[in-house]
Amino acid sequence: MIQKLLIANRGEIALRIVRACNELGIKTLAVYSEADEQSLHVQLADEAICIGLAASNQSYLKGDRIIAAAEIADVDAIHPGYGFLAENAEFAEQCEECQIKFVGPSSNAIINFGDKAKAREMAVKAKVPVIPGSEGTVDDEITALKVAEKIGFPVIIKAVAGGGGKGMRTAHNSVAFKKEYNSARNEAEAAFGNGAVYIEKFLDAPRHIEIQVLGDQQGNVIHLGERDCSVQRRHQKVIEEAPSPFISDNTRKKMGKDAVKLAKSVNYEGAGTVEFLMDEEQNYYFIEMNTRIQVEHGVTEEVTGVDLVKEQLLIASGRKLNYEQKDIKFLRHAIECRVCAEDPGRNFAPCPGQVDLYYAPGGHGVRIDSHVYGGYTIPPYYDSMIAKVITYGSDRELALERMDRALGEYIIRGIKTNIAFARAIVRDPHFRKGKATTKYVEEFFQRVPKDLYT
Ligand code: MV4
Repeated sequence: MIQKLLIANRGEIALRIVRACNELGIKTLAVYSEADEQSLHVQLADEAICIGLAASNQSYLKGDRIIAAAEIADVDAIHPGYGFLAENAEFAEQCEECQIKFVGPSSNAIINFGDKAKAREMAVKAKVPVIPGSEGTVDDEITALKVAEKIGFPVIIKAVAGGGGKGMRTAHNSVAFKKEYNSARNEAEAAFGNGAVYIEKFLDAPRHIEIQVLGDQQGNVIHLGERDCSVQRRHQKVIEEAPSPFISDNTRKKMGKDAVKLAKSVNYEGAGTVEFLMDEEQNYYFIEMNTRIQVEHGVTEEVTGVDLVKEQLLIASGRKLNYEQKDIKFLRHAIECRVCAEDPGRNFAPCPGQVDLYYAPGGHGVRIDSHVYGGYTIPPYYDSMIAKVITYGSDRELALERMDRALGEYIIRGIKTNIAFARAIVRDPHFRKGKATTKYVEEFFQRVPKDLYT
């Protein structure tokens, strides 16, 4: 069993990992930047080491300093959380070389799924449905155009190193295609130092539905159902929920089986998420696999009762999975709103600063994952997400009522937040009907007056 763990992260996820360790009797080492001295994860961990200046690339992204801290404090494992080094194969490999267990899959799995064209090929090999598209990358304009014409317009051009919509372009005809193909390549080269792209048929208003999986070192893999993450603004998730209000039990079963099939085919270890896009007829297609614990993992925890972070730590310790597939029951409905320090009135610009007064909601069916407290100053150097509100209940309606109630209770003074925006969505009849696709937020802005959410 892991005795002592380094948490290579900050904010609410660092706190989340400390909590799992405290329940498992694992000692914790926090690492922090100069901007995070007052952070709750630093206070609550057993030990803490400062690893550098405020900027992420001087601290939380410095793999060598984190490994040095691990060696000084004699930890046996590192949990990367999400973001920062969580999907950095080189870091995972360095951990492996230093005989420090990286809590996550092998560096090989991170590399293979990090390349979206390779990920697609792995899905094809595992007989998991993918969107009609190119076989691997398309490296010159003439071939690319031929491939696009064969697929049929509209098509989408995607960077193999992509993420967050960068290096992604759609084209509706061959004239537009040349321009978009080159834009995608150039943008990908600038953003990732890798201009390679692949092509898929463009789905117009898909839903984003992802399946949570867990795999152990013995080769057992289970899934924990889906999360519907269709409500996104500029590739940032705003609301996530489970079960998806859109899919049938039959679809759920098939998607779960396919996600497990893919994970098993690569001997996947740890927590992972298999992302799918879904059309109106509930046809679904693999797009990516995330090889980390995700922000929205708490939704699945409240639906199934499984503590995913504890399971990660048990798996990393070499334990066989605590659950078989038949043990996983979808007991409740859960929904999550991400609370961000940002100003909806100014195009959601980040709004760091001191929180003068803080009162978090509570009561029946409400879980708050946050590192914020009254008097805390949100530093400007990192992601603007400061809390996750998760509500749950026997059905969707109750979970939504609780979310509306909880968001109404939240008091955060001193900084601007997106709470009113999230609440306006939760109260929106279109969202309530369970009709949201990935186009929902754009359409919300067209339809809903600004003063309802600013
Ligand atoms: C697509 C798509 C339509 N057709 N692929 C966006 C980020 C990346 N993870 C995949 N993305 C998309 N891929 C095909 N073939 C539409 C999107 C997309 C999207 C996907 C999930 C959630 C929100 C989105 C918003 C815009 C576009």
